Amino acid sequence: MGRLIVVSNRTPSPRERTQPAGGLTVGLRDAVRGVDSMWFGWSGNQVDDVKGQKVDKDTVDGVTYATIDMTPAQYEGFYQNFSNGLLWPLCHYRMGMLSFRRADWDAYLEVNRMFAEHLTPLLRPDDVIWVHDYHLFPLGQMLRDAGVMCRIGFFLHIPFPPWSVSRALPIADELLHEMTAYDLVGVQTEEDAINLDGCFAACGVQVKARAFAIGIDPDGFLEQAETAVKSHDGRTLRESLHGRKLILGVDRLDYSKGLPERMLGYAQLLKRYPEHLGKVTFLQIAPVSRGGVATYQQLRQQLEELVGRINGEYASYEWTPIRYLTSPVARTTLAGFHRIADVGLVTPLRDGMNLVAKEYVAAQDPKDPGSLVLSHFAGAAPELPDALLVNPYDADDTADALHLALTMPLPERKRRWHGMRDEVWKHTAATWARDFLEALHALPSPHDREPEH
Ligand code: ADQ
Repeated sequence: MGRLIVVSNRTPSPRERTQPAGGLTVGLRDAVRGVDSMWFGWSGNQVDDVKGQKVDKDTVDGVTYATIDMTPAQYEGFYQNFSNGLLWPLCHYRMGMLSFRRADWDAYLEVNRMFAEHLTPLLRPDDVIWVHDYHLFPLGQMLRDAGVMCRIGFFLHIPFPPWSVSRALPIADELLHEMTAYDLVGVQTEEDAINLDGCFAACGVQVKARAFAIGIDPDGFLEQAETAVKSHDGRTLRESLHGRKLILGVDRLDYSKGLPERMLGYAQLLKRYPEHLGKVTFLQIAPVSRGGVATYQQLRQQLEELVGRINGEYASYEWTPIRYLTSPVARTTLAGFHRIADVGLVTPLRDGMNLVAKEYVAAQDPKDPGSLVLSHFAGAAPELPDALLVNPYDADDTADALHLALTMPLPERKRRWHGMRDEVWKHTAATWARDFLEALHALPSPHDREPEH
């Protein structure tokens, strides 16, 4: 049996190698642990000269982390501009935010080529390679160009839009053709698979996408939640509420998460259902993410204004409607906050999956579970029909769902939560990785294929 080679833009930081921070690292760590494996990616370091650089290797718990550096120019062109400034908005259906520059595309290809150049000499013929996410669409083709014959799978963590949207990308055709190199292409939902297949068909690419919904480690998250409610932070949060109900939002500060729309939905709750005035607190935790990209700076400013306005309009001298935090909160503490919250509010405008929704479900107390208000546009929505599903663009819809969640009788809360709980425990991070890798192994090895003429 060959090794499993995971490739992602960022590898877990040295601290995350022993203590994974998010759903993705948990899922992948489960997949790499116990098998002979290597995780290859960017170190997170920028250096002026990468010519002749050596791959840095560090082995933790049997997993070898192999990393390379990037120049500031590569970081800007490949990561900030092309990956996060172009592919991210495109895949989240935000055509108005696209700005395409040939130089960024060149940097994107250059970094993918650099990944391929440094990874290829580390590979053995029976390795299985699993490439992750939009930063690395062309990597498979570049590995093939370098003569790599191993099985190569690709998983996209974010949505994929239909051809009518994705064709706005001037190099869409080229990018989709590069994906022919993969033996298996995985996406989060059936909708994404249909969209991507439509794009492949439009460009005459002979690949089919398959859906593999990512999950979390529910047992681990529940355990953290149970411990954290009793911790100092958990107790302090509960005491600070003075018996008020808690609505909780946890996101990266990203425009795909629908944060301004969520604030407007909450404001509409206070306006249309004044019985909640002074009786509810909305805690939004949204640490700054991709702070170097201009659209993210604008979002932060917009949110600060909105939160200030809503608080100014509805606060009393002893109650603040919104508590808004942009500083990071430890993952364990967050698990406890989810358990304390009466309502989990997850309203992305578009999201590959959204693991926060699943974490909220996992953290609940079975004797008194809270309600989940979830956007139709989260990849998790089709899996969680027992959530209160909303259209995040409609503030009144969000307000109605919040009112329902805050007033829902215990038996209905329990019934809905049990449905969601079963799903979250059935499709975990571990089953996601196992299912993808089994599907990849089941395909004929490229070594056994007929050579192309
Ligand atoms: P993200 O856009 O980062 O991930 P999400 O799935 O919600 O979105 O979160 C990933 C992890 O980050 C979760 O474990 C979550 O707890 C953690 N996280 C989110 N906000 C946090 C905060 N404020 N503080 C601390 N931790 C926080 C991308 C896609 C998603 C997809 C994942 C995994 O955009 O759609 O679900 O990858 O495939």
